[in-house]
Amino acid sequence: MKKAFLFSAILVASLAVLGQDQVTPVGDVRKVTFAANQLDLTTANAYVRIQAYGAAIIRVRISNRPFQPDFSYAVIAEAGKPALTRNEKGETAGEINLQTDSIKVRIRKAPFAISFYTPDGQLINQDEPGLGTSWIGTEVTTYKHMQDGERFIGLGEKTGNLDRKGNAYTNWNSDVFGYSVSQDPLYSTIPFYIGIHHGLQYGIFFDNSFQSDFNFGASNNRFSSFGARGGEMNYYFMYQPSVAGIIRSYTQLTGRMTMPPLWSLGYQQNRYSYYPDTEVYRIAQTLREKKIPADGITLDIHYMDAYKLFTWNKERFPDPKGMIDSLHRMGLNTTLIVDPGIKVEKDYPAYESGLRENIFLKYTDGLPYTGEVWPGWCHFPDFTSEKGRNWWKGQVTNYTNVGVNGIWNDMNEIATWGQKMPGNVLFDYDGHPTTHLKGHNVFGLQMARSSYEAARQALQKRPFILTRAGYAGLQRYTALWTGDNRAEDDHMLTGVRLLTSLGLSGVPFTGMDVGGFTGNPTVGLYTRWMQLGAFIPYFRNHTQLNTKSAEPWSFGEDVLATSRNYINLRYRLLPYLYSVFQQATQEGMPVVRSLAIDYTHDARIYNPAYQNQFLFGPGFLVMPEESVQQFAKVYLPAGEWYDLYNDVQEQGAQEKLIELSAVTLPVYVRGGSIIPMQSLIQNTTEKPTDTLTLQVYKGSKDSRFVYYEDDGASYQYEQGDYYKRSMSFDAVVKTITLDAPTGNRASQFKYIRIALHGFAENNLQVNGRAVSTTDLLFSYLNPKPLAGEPNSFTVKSLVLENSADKIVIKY
Ligand code: NBV
Repeated sequence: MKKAFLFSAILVASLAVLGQDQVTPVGDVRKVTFAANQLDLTTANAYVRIQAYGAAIIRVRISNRPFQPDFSYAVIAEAGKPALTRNEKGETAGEINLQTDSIKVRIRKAPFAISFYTPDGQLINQDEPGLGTSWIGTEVTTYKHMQDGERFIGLGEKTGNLDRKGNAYTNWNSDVFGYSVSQDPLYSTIPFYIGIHHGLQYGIFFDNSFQSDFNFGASNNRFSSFGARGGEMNYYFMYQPSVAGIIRSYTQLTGRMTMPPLWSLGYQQNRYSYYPDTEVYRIAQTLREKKIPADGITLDIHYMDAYKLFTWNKERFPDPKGMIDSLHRMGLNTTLIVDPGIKVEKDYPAYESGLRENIFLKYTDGLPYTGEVWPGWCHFPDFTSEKGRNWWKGQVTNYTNVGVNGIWNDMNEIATWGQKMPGNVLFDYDGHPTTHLKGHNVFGLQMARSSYEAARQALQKRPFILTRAGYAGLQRYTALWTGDNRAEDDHMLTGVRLLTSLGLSGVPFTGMDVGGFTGNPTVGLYTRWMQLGAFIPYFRNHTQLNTKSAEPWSFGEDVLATSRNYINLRYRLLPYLYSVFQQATQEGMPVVRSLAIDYTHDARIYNPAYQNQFLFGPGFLVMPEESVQQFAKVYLPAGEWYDLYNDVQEQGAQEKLIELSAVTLPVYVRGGSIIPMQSLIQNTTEKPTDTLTLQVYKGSKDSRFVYYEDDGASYQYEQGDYYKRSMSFDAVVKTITLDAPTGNRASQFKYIRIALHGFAENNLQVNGRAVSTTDLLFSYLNPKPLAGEPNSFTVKSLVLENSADKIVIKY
């Protein structure tokens, strides 16, 4: 036994050193061990290990040398129950059969190949029979048979169509100023995609932080593949009966976001850069004077002294704490940009302490790596070491001490002038020492994590963390925005697809620079983008150095009015949005939802003409269209839809030509929706009135919405300090039900107004008592609608006391 092991180890080791001139496959299975719910194989050229991470997740590890200690920055779940079992009785000589409650796995032994089936035997995914998994030098790739009609979605921040079939992508976090709409790679890496065919859907997460490549049938009609320049073949296969289920499994593996601070869901005003402090005050005051609700201002790199991190330019900002406190009194939170480069300069405290504490990345000979970026020549903390992260935590208190509660992590790809960090820079990788080649793609994730942990600990409440670079699992610590986009129509639409793809890839808190970072938007584009911003999870306006002013008042009165209408709408929708975020913390469901989540097998949603449409939470169908068009073709998927602006009902499964207008963004509400809204506030420290309005839309199918409140700032909700109420619409028994609330908190609303959309019924009962309705003049665009005004209409409504009992409204 021992001898055989030794023999295969020698064989594997010798094959592993073979050069780039040959393709080395996994080869035939030589030894099979199934123990402790884990299958281990030794093949001619490799080791294979198969485990389950719950019934819906199978992990496949393949290495051409004995397995190294298992370590991942992305995965937080553990292998375990319900376990993988082996069905030896059902096996033929050439096969091994494994299963969980949800997936059947078949392994062919000669040569090794793996396939996955549903419990009732439908093929979900299989290795391409002749290719399987192989190495060229250190590069490892798995080839999967391309199924008839197969589509591919997700893969994080990737340009291109919703359906990625026919395209290939690389993951290598890159600083891509003013990127093109087909550029790849961009800033972050999420090696997770969802495959769709024959009414089935599965997910594959390839957890390998080396530069990786995905091919979804680009330049070939035979396979889809994924591979990396080094490391193990290490992937998680997921099968669920819905795309939402796959996202749930993926976020069970890689984690979910925690509740964001409520203020971070408000409108945020940015530019590169607002300075000095008087300019910051001017912006803050103008927001308030012009009644533009807002919750945040962001300071870009000019707040620093010569771009040196953890310093202030004393001339521009003589009293940072005083300024931040005044902004707070105006209901505005301050977010600061941070870059990873620490200037090499004698007596600069961050540099000196970084050297002293030995936390900078180094070359193989022990000299710190020096790269050039904003401040000049810099060293970079190793965020993949605990020591580095702890050092950062100490430094970040320089900011939290003066009241900063948002940290914006920029340039963390790592970006340096020249964009070519050498491969022989070493990373600790938390006790698994490696080179830049493996450390690169996780650097941004670990920087964002350090900022999150630092600010959470220092503030003792929820910080807002934003990052540009990242790796799978980033949602546990941070929001992400899509970097330096351009003020162009196709960029706005590409941005939407970046966000929906990120949402499919486990990241719910995302944004793009509204208005465009480089260049100057036209009046039409700016207006359209601000309208869209109301439906983007992180709603910030940002623009580049030396562009024209891009605050909402910079384009004339009409644009100001339209922008304000949509920012107002955003604030009135906060109870809805906050609840949708809470769902993201529970199930990983994104806020901006590709139609591929709910209408996976409807071919029309993949049509490039409709691929930018998305759902904002479960209820709103948003149709982003270029600002230059006068008409647009839109697609309403199956079901009932209501025009947001006039309540007119449309039947779904229908393509429609609509006329566009400068003052409205086309949006429909899905039949069956329950949309909680509040009165208009100017920032989230202001209390809304005591009535929560539920917009209830009649539909032909049952639906459910979980309404959620907490203090919006602390982590007390983890101890039960929340108010949660499940609300449902039942189309068959004709009821709207508000279950009794759960959690230890009282609602901030004394009354609930039910606004009924599409209900013709006149006789309503509340908990068995007949009630009558009154007419309510309503508009999504005007908090104080006027009769006869466009975009307002009348609905029936009734007001109830927000009691702690179950409330059943029969219609
Ligand atoms: O810090 C300046 C900018 C920032 O405004 C932008 O949002 C980042 O994506 N930053 C990049 C540095 C480079 C700008 C050319």
